Amino acid sequence: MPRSNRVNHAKRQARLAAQNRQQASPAQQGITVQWYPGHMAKTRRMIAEHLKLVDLVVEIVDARIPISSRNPDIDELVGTKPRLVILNRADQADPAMNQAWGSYFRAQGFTVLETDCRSGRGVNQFAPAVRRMLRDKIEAWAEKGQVGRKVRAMVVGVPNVGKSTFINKVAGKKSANAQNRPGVTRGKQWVTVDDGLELLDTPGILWPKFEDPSIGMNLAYTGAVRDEIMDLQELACGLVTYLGKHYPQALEARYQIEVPARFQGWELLEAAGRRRGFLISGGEVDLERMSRVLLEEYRSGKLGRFTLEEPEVPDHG
Ligand SMILES: Nc1nc2c(ncn2[C@@H]2O[C@H](COP(=O)(O)OP(=O)(O)OP(=O)(O)O)[C@@H](O)[C@H]2O)c(=O)[nH]1
Ligand SMILES: [Mg+2]
Repeated sequence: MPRSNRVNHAKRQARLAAQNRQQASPAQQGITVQWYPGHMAKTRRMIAEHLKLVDLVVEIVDARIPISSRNPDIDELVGTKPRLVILNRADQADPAMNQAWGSYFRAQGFTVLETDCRSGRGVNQFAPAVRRMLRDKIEAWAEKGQVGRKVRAMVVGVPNVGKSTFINKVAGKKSANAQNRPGVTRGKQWVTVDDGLELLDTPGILWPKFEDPSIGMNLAYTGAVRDEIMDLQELACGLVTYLGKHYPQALEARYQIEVPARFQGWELLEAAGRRRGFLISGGEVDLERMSRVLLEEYRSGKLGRFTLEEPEVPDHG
């Protein structure tokens, strides 16, 4: 960026920050980011209390961020209940990486399914997988004369990962409210799939503190935390940096820009914004607008299919 533009940029940033401060709610103004509203603590307690009622836990993770979208306390929370890991939003993630992540979780002893709940791909494997996992239990019920006893499963995951949509797809009806923003489901809801299966929908939960700030960023890129509590330009810069490193051709194709070997995130945003003609007074690029557009195009899949985390390669050293 030429010096004059850099100065303007800094001034504009300060102006925007001041504007944001004026518009922000008291909670937003403080340092404490509201990842963890009170209802999430309540949901955690509800999950713990309802575990004894279910035969299985369905952990839905976002195939684009299979580690960041997993609650680090999930093992403690779920204990020894059989667990089925669902890599949902598979349609939005890199197909090769879906395979890699499936193998990763299978190697840890989980049963894994890959689903796209928008089209329904993979969903019909769910009921057979559940019955396979619980075969011994179902046989024991039959021996005790409890023929026709329903399998009950609890569906858990971070906000907006697709829990309610998944339940609706499995049930083949719109029982649970599902919308494209985090925090839609506010209480528990049992949904009857058929004579043999009942699913418990739960509100999305996060955890009070992220060990690694990149987890918070990943959850924000994918829409698991509300945008209102995030700095859009910071988010877009982080996302475009990852995409520029791992999927440069996708940015080049969509925004008609060049992605050099070394770059700063805001340089790519600025180039893309200029191409789109997002200018403000003085010919500067409207980075806020370009940031919003980038996030929208990423989330809606217009940019392509990307996975933002890679499984660790086992160390054979
Ligand atoms: N592309 C794509 N979109 C999906 C998929 N699954 C769910 N969605 C969309 O994601 C959005 C959120 O879905 P919900 O089912 O409400 O998510 P949730 O996990 O129940 O969210 P909370 O109740 O807020 O925790 C909706 O717009 C769904 O259409 C998927 O596999 N692929
Ligand atoms: Mg929901």
